[in-house]
Amino acid sequence: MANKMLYPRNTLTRQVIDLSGMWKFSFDFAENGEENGYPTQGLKDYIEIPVPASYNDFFTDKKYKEYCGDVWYEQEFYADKSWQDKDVDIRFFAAIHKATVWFNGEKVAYHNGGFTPFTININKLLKYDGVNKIVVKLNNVLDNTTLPSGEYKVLKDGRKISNPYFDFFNYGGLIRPVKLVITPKSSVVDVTLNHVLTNTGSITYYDVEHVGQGEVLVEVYDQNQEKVAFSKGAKGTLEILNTKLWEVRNAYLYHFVFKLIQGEKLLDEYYLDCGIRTVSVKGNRVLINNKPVYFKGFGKHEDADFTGRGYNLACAKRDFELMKWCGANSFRTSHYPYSEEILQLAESEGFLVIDELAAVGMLKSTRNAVDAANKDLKIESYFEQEVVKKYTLPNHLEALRELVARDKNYACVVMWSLFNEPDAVSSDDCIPYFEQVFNLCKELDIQQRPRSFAHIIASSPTKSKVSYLCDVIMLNRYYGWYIMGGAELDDAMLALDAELSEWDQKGKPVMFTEYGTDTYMGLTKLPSVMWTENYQVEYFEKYHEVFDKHPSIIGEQVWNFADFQTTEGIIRADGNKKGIFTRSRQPKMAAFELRRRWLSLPTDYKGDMK
Ligand code: BDP
Repeated sequence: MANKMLYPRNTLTRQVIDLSGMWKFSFDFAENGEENGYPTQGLKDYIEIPVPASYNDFFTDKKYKEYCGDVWYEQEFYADKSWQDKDVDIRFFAAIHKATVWFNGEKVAYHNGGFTPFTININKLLKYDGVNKIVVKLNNVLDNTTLPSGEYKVLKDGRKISNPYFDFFNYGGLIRPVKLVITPKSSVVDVTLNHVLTNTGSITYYDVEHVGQGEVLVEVYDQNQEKVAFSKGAKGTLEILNTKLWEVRNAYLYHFVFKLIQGEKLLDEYYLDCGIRTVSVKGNRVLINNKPVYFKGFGKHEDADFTGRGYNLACAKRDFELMKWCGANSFRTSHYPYSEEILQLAESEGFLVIDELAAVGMLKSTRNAVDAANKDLKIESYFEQEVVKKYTLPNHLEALRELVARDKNYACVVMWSLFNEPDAVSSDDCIPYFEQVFNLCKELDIQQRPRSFAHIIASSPTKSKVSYLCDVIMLNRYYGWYIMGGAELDDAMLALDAELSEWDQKGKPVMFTEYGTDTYMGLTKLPSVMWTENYQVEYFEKYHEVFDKHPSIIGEQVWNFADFQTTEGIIRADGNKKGIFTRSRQPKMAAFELRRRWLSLPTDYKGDMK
């Protein structure tokens, strides 16, 4: 069965082989890898580089860092004879942005969309008497149909460079692991869970999809390894008494085991460690387990030295420790779906995650950040373009299907962000586009998580054409930075206050998904000026005073958790410096201020404010 989304796990019946390590690699400046026979004969003139990682930051020559076009990867492995009566899949956890895969010389897959996994069944092509070869062509070129969106420029020497409509570096590569997944012919291929709370505990509705023979058996274990629920059949319910709910920063995970059995024989076994919780919106509050929550945390990036956007579990661990130290309880996966392992950390640490699609740059501007701050934005409409209606929308819907399929069971995922800063003002053509995305999300997500998109400042309460679709309003605001910065900070706060009073009238929960200032670590000045550490602190103090007055504000996620790499330019000093931490994850002054505030705010802060 194609495209199994289940996170691969070793169990009694399953085997996972990680192909991480050095892979053969080559840039294809001439775009003739296919003519040169790479798919069938393998790479010529290759070097070796690590997978998973972005390739951009390994090299000392700029033409490699900025490379825009096709790159090739190759890896080999030997198959074990015991796999002959199994299903063998290759799972790519993420490949930027378009991938074509050949296996033993045959083209076996094409995948468009860099941040969600895809799986290829290779049973029929596997060799047991010699080496097996995977060849991958990746393409990182941006256009108006890709998620994320952008364009490219051609330099005089013929080289292409990326011109993103977004403010992060367009890192490429096999950025997440590639694994072989060996499963029995009769196996579980998908699992969907939904939970309701009862007077005595909880009921979990489950749906198990499987292929081949066997009867489905589901068991649930608590953290003392006690069996607390059990059911037979592909669909059913699991009643748990005195359920220990997954709570914010106090996660309890149950161990769900899904078995396929035939008589006494175990055909397959899969498991999920996941929390039981509900999420809903009531009036202007978001409720977890029927209790109001206040989001404290960050917009982030998967971004680090050397590995670029590559999977970096050590960095992710450090990030969670720092977020906990700050008293944060949430983050947004700005601006693309993050590694599954990061969601697993969030699941066990009790973090609230706003899960975002790579629908960023849907505002035709290569000065995204500056334009985003322009209240009277007049730009060429993004959604009026024929190419967007014809190609971008289907790509967007497919990315959404893949995201929900991948992340639907995580308790930590409590909201979907379907766009970041789209042009939702300049044409009515955005309306049918947005409606299709929002409707599909509702249809796909059995847990009916709230849906939203991050609004740029031009998407004001009066101008935004599609905010009515949002269950929660998410705001990215830069009063006091891109507009009315420095000496005008007090006026900036009046403008912020006035806008929030308008949002209060909508009766919906409103949350800040971005606000912040570029801050150069080590720069301080009295009185403050923009770019200093103490200006960043003052800015946050003033924003928070305003937030505290407004009943509809249910959360604050500052921009950004850490400094991160962007395309170079006159407003970026070696990347975006809005981090509370540096790129090497050391605190700026503002980190201490956030810690002071967030440790003092209870999880249900403002819960009783009307
Ligand atoms: C917003 C974008 C974000 C940028 C940020 C900024 O959503 O990606 O990094 O502004 O300018 O427009 O720092």
